[in-house]
Amino acid sequence: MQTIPTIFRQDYCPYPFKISHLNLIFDLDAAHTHVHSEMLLTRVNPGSDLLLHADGLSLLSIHLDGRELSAVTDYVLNDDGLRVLNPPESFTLSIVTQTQPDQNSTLMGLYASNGNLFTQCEAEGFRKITYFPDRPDVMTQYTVELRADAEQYSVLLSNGNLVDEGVLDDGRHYAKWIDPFKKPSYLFALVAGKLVCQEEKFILASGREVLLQVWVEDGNLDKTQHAMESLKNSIRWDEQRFGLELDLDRFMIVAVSDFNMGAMENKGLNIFNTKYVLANSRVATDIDYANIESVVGHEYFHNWTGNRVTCQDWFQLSLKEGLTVFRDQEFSADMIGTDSGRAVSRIGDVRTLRQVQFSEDAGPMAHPVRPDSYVEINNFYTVTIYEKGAEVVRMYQTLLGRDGFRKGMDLYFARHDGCAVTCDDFRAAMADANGRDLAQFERWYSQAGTPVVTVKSHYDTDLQQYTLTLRQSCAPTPGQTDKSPFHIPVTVGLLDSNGQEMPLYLVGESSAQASCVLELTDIEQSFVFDRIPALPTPSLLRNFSAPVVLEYAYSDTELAHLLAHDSDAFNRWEAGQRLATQRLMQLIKSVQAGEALSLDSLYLEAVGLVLNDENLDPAFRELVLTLPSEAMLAELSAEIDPHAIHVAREYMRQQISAHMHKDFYQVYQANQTMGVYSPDAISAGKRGLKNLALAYLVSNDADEQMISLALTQVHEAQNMTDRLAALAVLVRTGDECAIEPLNDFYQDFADDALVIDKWFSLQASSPKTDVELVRQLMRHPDFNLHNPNRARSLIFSFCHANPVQFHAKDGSGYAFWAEQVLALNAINPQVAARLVRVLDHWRKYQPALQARMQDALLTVANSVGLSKDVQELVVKMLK
Ligand code: 0A1
Ligand code: ZN
Repeated sequence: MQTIPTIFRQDYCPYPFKISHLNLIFDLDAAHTHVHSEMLLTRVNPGSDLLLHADGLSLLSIHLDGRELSAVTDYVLNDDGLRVLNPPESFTLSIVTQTQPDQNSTLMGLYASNGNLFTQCEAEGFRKITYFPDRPDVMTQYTVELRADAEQYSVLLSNGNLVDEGVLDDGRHYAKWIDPFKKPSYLFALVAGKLVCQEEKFILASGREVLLQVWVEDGNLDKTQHAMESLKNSIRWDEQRFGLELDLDRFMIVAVSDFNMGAMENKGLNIFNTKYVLANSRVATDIDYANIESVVGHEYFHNWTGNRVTCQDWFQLSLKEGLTVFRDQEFSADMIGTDSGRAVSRIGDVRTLRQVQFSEDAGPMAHPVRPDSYVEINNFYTVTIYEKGAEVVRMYQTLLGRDGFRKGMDLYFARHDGCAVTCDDFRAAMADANGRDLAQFERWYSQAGTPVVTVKSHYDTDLQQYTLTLRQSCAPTPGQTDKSPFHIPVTVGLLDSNGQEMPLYLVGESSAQASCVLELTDIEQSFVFDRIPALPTPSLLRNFSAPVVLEYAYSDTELAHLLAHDSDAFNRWEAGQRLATQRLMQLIKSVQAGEALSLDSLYLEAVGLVLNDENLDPAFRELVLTLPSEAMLAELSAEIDPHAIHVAREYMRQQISAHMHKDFYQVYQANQTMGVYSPDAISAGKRGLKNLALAYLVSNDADEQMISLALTQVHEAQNMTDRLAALAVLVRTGDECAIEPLNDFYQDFADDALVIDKWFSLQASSPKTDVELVRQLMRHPDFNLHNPNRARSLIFSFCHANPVQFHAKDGSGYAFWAEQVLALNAINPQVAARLVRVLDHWRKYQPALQARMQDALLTVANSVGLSKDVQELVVKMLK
């Protein structure tokens, strides 16, 4: 293995030159594109040479103030850049380069997809297009001219405003775009191809009219309406909640089928994975609709949090990502509107955080929200940067209140609009706008790991006082052995024996609250409540007020009480999960010991009440009845036994199903949605609950009647949500009953790539699908490793979402993993690196599995030609 340099946050140096203007001309062609760049540079910091980044470029010519530079005396060219020796104080540099988009399988820089051309520049893709200081703190005004064949590339788009277009002498056509805002290179974008759009004029709060467009391949215009609605809702929401207005005359979304991630916030020209744009009721599920709304929101919100104010360096990535995820989460919650809808949305966010981020934070890739070093920045687009980063932002709001948070945001923009700044700048704006000292809060950015907060309670009958004692700790993470205490907001309430909120009088305070935020800043602190007439049940960490593990020795009856009565819907759900988790962990032990399994009635009765409570939101009932996933149980296990986890969870599912068969059947019938499909939260919630009921009904697989219920649903479904849910239930049985509906499904949607992804994914994630079947599916003519969505739908679904087969005892799943990592490494290192992370936790598995995982990891580590992306990860994992 060759050694690859590590980049350190402490080494940050401002760039010595200012680039006031960048003029780009593209002669576009899939085989050979020529890029003419002209930049105006002025030295602003001492230094000598001018360094420009490059990655795989061919230099055709370079001129300084009109004079051709000599490779002997004027510049040095190497693999990762160009050094111009001793340039003057102020000058114009003109460079012509060549790239080959149709040879670019990395999907970074300029690349081809279905005959059209797209760019992806974040984080370091611009250097694959032209020589430039490809770092976020170099902000420039861009003028872009695109020239191309008028038929093949009829649509030519770039950032900002279209200022000119026409026909060239050689018959090609051109379009000229000017982006009035200076921006870093990672926000540059162009699109050229045969595309069509849905467009609408839209009036902003200020009365200004803007043009909104959603561009797609021909044939997809019947799937753009929801993205357009989501965009309009996002614009309105940012005006209302944060007073932030769209600053351009035109805002474009373009869908592309080959894309490494979800979407990209390029200024005025957002480029999206088709998965997060295209939807109609025939092809998209309720979850797809919700994801589209949140991703459209996310990219739109970046226009202020990321684009207007950007990051000084990539160590500050969470400055824009954590904040923007927080904003998109709040947007999605507000779009549902009701309190219980907000809770449902919060529960979904917390589930991902716990299942994926908590485990990242406990493994070899644990890193702080603001990392101190990296090898490959693409490996740092993580759940820690995004989701934990969003929790960190949410804690400001919990500590300062909504109004205080808004004041902080206003000050942040007043101070930093047009600048590239740091996480410290954001924290300072929050603190200064509210007159608060948030110095200790910095540790959320600098220390990795999930804090554990252990709570003890004491009730003094004589004094009528209730004391909560909170103690925090945080386990060591790579490179960080000792942690200092965090500043943790813990929102609490107290319930009386009737389930009513007790008024809270913290000692020394005269006014009462229903819920209050305890600020834990020391290792241990006690909080005393006065005027508590009887022993309460504490509702702790309401709405999940901090990204911590909360430990409290709840009794089963206390949990059942909270599940039945807590006014904080998040904690109602949480109580149900605690009850389920305790039982599942016990069942796992029993499976391992070969003991008989059993499930007590307290749990069944407690969740039964929720299932049958028609006053509760169906979406909430669905969440309460959903058991913690196998991945969550793995995360909670000291030593992971995927097979015992699977058996235990299946047993519990079957018991629930058997005991509540009638209730599920009734719920199934009562929650049918009729009429025209609508993706709104109420209808989606009903479908979710109904389909959960169906899954339980079919989990006793011998039941022919229930199988025919699912078959009928497959045949009669009026939307993709219902069709896919019923099909999934059939596939999970592993029976012949799934064969025909699967084939029909394929036939019905053979020309819709996103639906065929679902077809692959459904099979790959079924516990009945073994690695041989996955290999067989890879030989299907529709399988294509070059398309990330397709690779994810089959390979990632198997490795991530089918633990019991992936962790087959003979290690066949791991051998498959190694093969696919290596195959992808040669095509698309970013996607390969994502797959590597499946084995993050190999050291937590049972010894026999561990040994086989290690073999697979070593196979990858010892291969030649590893990308930086894959190498960084396997090195860290094997350390
Ligand atoms: N900034 C984008 C995420 C993103 C990052 C890298 C990419 O390269 C392939 C693409 C997208 C976001 O947060 O949405
Ligand atoms: Zn983002």
